Amino acid sequence: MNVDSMSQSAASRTSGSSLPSGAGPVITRCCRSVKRDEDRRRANTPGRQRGVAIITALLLIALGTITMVAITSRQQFDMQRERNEGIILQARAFGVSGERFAAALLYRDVQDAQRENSDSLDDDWAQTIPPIPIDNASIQGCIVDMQGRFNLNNLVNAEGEAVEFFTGQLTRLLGELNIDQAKAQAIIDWVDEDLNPVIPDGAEDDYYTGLEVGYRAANGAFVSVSELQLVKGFSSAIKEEAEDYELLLPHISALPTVNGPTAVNVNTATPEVLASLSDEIKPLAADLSRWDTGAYEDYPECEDIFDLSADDGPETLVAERDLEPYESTLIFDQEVDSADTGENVAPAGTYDVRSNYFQVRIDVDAEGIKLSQFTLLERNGEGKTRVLYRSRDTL
Ligand SMILES: [Ca+2]
Ligand SMILES: [Ca+2]
Repeated sequence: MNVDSMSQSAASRTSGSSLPSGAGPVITRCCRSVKRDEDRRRANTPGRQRGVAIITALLLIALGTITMVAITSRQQFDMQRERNEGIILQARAFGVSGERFAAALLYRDVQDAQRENSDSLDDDWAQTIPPIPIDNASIQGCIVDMQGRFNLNNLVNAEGEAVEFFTGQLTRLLGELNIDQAKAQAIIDWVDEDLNPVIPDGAEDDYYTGLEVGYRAANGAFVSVSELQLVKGFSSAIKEEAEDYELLLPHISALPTVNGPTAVNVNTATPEVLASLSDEIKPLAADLSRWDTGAYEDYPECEDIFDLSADDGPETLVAERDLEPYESTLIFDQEVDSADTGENVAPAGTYDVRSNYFQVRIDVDAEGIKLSQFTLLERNGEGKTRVLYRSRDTL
């Protein structure tokens, strides 16, 4: 390198600011960098930092508050739920206590021989008890003789075949209640073992599986009378059919028939059920009946089940009737048969003056939570009872 070129190179290094090209971007980068530094400095000023700290603190407080409210709400919800569960458990315990009280009444009824060999609405178990306050709850109940009704399970024998007398009795009962008598056929098919529908109005699996929500016929005993709502002609979804169900409900039961068909207790039978026993009894049923429509008048919840005013059954002339319970079937026969021939007025065993099956209804009101319990009790000859069926809030 010669001296001239060395001096040129030195000149170009020392006079950089006056160079026209390449100098702009250098300046811009430099300024941006300075601006960032200034921004940082500004951001790091004590006032700015305080602002950010306050916002962060506020956010944390808000988050904390939301979390606390959520926890507290959850705790309150859990506590209320636990409290409700406690009340429900207590109500159920009261329900079972009421059931045992009913069993004791039914036991005493036999042991104290107060009933003179018969069961009637004159007995202690049939009396209404006023609501009993216990702690923060009140408990009330009633006992109803299920043999005052037509037992749907009598319709078939041990082989699952329809029994002529009882199918006839059901048909007569429907007639007494002004319900289409043809509906008896579907009820028979529901309990009979075979799959052949009774002609023309019966219904077996072919009918039920063809419904929008299909199911099959029980082809066995009714577990509860409410099962009738599954039977053709008594659907709860169709207003007229639901009305027929409600109309029939106070006159029917679903009792076990392991020891043969159950008898109707003529002391507690509704006039319609009495009339269904035979054509001979039918015209006299209203006067023969010992059913007292006011039996549960102090207890509307129980009276509701037995609201017989809705049907067009025979009118009873209470003032002119002798309401003394029948102490034997013989006395009942004599009442029916004025000629006193001593002949049975209905097949032997289809009626009686005693009962073994009772439904206990217990209502508990515990701090606004209401519970209704239905228990079917079977009582043996010594008066001891056992629970056959228990349901809550519905039959
Ligand atoms: Ca059938
Ligand atoms: Ca059948």
